[in-house]
Formats: sequence, C-alpha cells, structure tokens
Amino acid sequence: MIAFDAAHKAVHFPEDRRFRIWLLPSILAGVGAFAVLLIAAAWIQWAFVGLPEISEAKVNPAGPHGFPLWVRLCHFLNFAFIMLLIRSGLSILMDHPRLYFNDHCTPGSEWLRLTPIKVPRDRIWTAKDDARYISPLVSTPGYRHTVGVARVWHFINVHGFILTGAVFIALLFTTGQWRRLVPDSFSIVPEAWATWVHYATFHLPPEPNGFYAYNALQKLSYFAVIFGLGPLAILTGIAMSPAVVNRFPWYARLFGGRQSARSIHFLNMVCFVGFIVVHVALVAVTGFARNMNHIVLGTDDLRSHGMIIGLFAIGAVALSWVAAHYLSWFAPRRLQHALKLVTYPMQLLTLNRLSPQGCYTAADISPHFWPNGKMPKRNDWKRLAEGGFRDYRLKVGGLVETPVELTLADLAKLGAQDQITMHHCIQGWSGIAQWSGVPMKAIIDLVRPKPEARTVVLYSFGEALYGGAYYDTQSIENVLKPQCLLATHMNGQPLPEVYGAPLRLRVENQLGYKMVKWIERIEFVESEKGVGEGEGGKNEDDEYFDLLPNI
Ligand SMILES: Nc1nc2c(c(=O)[nH]1)N[C@H]1C(S)=C(S)[C@@H](COP(=O)(O)O)O[C@H]1N2
Ligand SMILES: [Mo]
Repeated sequence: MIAFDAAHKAVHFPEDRRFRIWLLPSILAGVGAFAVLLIAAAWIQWAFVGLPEISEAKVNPAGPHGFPLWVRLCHFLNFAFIMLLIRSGLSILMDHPRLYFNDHCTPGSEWLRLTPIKVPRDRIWTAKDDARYISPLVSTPGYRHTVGVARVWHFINVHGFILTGAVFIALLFTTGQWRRLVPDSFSIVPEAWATWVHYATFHLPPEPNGFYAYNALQKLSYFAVIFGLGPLAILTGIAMSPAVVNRFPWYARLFGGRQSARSIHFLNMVCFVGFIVVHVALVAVTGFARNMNHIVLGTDDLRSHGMIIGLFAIGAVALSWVAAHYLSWFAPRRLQHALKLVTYPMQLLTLNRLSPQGCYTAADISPHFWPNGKMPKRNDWKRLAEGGFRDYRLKVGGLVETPVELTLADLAKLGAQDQITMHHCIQGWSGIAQWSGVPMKAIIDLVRPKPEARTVVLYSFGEALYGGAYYDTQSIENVLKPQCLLATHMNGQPLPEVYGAPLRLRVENQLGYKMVKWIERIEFVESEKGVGEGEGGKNEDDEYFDLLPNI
C-alpha cells in the first residue's frame, strides 16, 4: 500500500491543484475556423440549395448482416481497454503537462499547456516540480506524480487493446465483415458530406438499419477509427521509446520527431474521445433499444434486453476504474510485478536488443535541458564541489577482482568517448545533448567483475523524492552496450552541478531515471534483489517504475 503520509501527500495531493488549459492562439484559431467553416458550409447549402438527397444505403443482399458474437465481444473489450488507456494516459500526461512539436521542450515553445505555471527563470525548476494534479475521477490513478502506476495500467491495457484489434481485423477479413466497414468507392465522400449537412443542420438523415448497412458518414468514421486512429496510436506510442529513437531516429521523424509523436498520440486520444461521445449520442438518438440489441445480443428487434444488459456492461467497465483505483493505491507492488512478468522478457527479446547510437549532430543540441532530481544536500558532496571535485574519488567495488578508487584525472586516462543523443524522461520531456566521459566497458575491463556478478549498482550522493539515497542498477550486459558512459562533460563543458557533477551515467536505450547523477560509488553484485527493496532502483522501489524501461 502507498502510505499517504505527509511526504506522499505533499507530492500526490499538493496545495496547489489548479488546472488551466492554454492552447497556442494560432492553433485555437485554426481549428476553430475549420470547424466553423464546416458547419457554415452545411448551413449555407441547406439555406440556398436545400437538404441534399441521400440515396438509400446500399444493402448487399448477400450480406454480411448483423453482428456475430466476435464483433460484439471485440467491441466491448475494446471499449474497456480504451477507457483505461485514456484514463492512465491522462495521468501520464499530467506528469509533464506540456505538449510540443519540437524535441527540445524549451519552456514557452509548447502548443498546449495544462498547467497555470510559467517556468521560472531565476531558479532551478525541475520537471518534477512541474508535474500537476489531476482528479482520480477522470484518470487512473490520478493525483499528482503517479506516472509509475499509470504506466503499469497503460502498458497492461495496451496488450489487450492490440490483441483485440489484431483478432478483430483478422476476423473482419476472413469472414467478409470488412465489406460493412471498408469503403468500396470514392462516391462515399460526397455521400458522407450529404449526411453531414443533415446532422450539422439538426436534421436526422434517413437512417439505414445499422443491422444491414451503415450510412456513408458512419462507415467512413468507423473506417477511420479502426484503420486510422487505432494503428496511429500504436505507431506514435512506439515513437516515444528511447531504445527506438536512439537507434532509428528516422522512425520518430516520420511523425515530425519524438515530441511531435507524443503530441499526435495525445491528439489521437482527443479524436477517440470525440468519436466516442458522438457515436454514443447517435446510438442513443437513432433508436437506442434497437441499436443496443444489435451490438449486445446480435438481434434486430425492439425489446429492451440488449439495452439493459448493455448498460450493466458499461457499469461493469466503470466499476473496473474503481477497482483499478483501489489496486493502484493498495497493491501497487503487485501491479508492478504483474506488468514485469509480461514486459521484462518481451523487452529482452525485442527493444532491448537495439544498440543505441549517437544519431544527432551539434546543430541538434537543445538550448534548454530540463533538469530533474534533488540536488545533493550532503556536506561531503558540497565540500567536493567547492574544491572543484579535485578530491573526488569514485569507489568501484563489490564482486570484482580489483576494487579501485579513481580520481577524475584517472577516469580521463581510461579513455574518452563522445556522443550526441536524445534523453527521454519517463515524465514525457526530451532533450538532446552531447555527453563525454568514460565508457562503462573501460571500468569493467579495469575492475574485472567476478563470474557471479551480474548487476551494477550506482549509488548517488543525492537523495530520492521520499528520502533515502538515490540509486539504480543495470545488468552488466546493458552497460556493455555502445553509448553507455560515465559522463564527466555535457555539451563540451565539465558536467554542471545540476546535471550531476562530477559524474553521471548515460545509458541511451533507457529512460532518464536509470541515469544516476552525482555518482558516489559503484558496486558489482549478484542481483538487484539484494539492494534496497530489491526492485532495481530507488524509483523502482518507491514509485513502481520498471526495471528495464526501453519504452
Ligand atoms: N541522483 C539522482 N539521479 C537522477 C535523478 C534523481 O532524482 N537523483 N533523476 C533521474 C531522472 S528522472 C532524470 S530524467 C535524469 C535527469 O537528468 P538531467 O537533470 O540531466 O536532465 O536524471 C536521473 N538521475
Ligand atoms: Mo526522469
């Protein structure tokens, strides 16, 4: 259970819970003008030309008609999965409540801001300071900075969403049901417009019985949702993975960049919500009982059975949000482990095999780089900082043949490597920087881990969010991947204090929280299980983050 003590309350339920939406005026004006244009054109056509005729929806006598059980089941499961994806997605979004079309995330360059706060320039403002509260009524788990558990829900449900979608599309094409959904001629566009003119001017067009065929606008929107929004949500989701972006930056560029992919992922959700609202409203006004029989029972009659069972099913989905809320606060560790059971082996087989590469150039370096984490308060670190870290000694020990203590000068002699990469924080922001330092491989060659050592633990001088020393772990295999550095320099300068001086980890195929800043010592151990709470890092212990975050 998450103890809702003073420390947790200060983070999750802060005094300042204001919510504000700010949208770039030009986007607001553009979208508004487009909507007005669509509606105005419909009214003008109605006023001057009259309502367009709508030809009877073509009913193919050979079928397919009705809704087989698999369609009805997929429809229900999809609804259940999508609602939890939206709810958990909102919790994730509020952890960095800004959306951009550029990868630098410079404050002020966002097109959508879901916070009343302008980033102060006169003091350090970390990404964690910037996280906002969201009500658990609309999100799972809601509150503030619950991104770890929200990701568990997001990723558990996305498996269900993708599986349902794949089964649905496979059956669609093997049973002939696709004929109901896939337009077979471009004449559907003018037909859909004619239907729109009816709706927009508050006329209900002659509705075909949906049991046998859809009207043109209906068919087109179902088609767009199933073959457009669904796949795009998955593809833009993948474009946010550090393992993918730092291996194949072109993939993120397909969507205009990593942050643009994140924005599209969000806009995609907005379209889903818009579709659900309109879809449900039209189901209700065009013969609720009959429509519900179609999709719930697969019958075409006017009895109320489908409606009653359907409303119970919707109630059950709403109850699942209550259950998810309860599990989030009372059994977060079990949730974390449930997700790990699926994703850990899967990532080892897929995303974690990608070797990161320095794919960016000096021209790509971000002018602003969000800082994160708490600056060390320990006196020994402060004294070292005052002396320019001349007295710093990195201690490397544990299960190794030769434990060592290294000064920054010793480290420099071990070999230097440079890379320009994109940093991905779990909260949602990114930034590109140049990092220089010693490859972890050089350290491993020097200290020679014993055969039983499988894991590297990096301890920080800094404290974690709820107190206790910050630490994280990596498998030895992972730190032997290219681009894994103990960085001493950032953008050609000695590592600034706020970015982790004197030494921080860079591991470019994973999320930011794995990259321990202000490193005090390194220890080789058999497994992460014996360190801290045994989850593999301070955030993994305290915030239910993943052990291996390739996405
Ligand atoms: N010691 C320590 N290291 C840390 C953190 C922290 O809180 N303490 N935060 C991590 C997180 S969540 C991120 S995103 C990166 C941020 O690095 P930056 O400040 O250089 O942007 O540092 C990581 N390393
Ligand atoms: Mo982060």
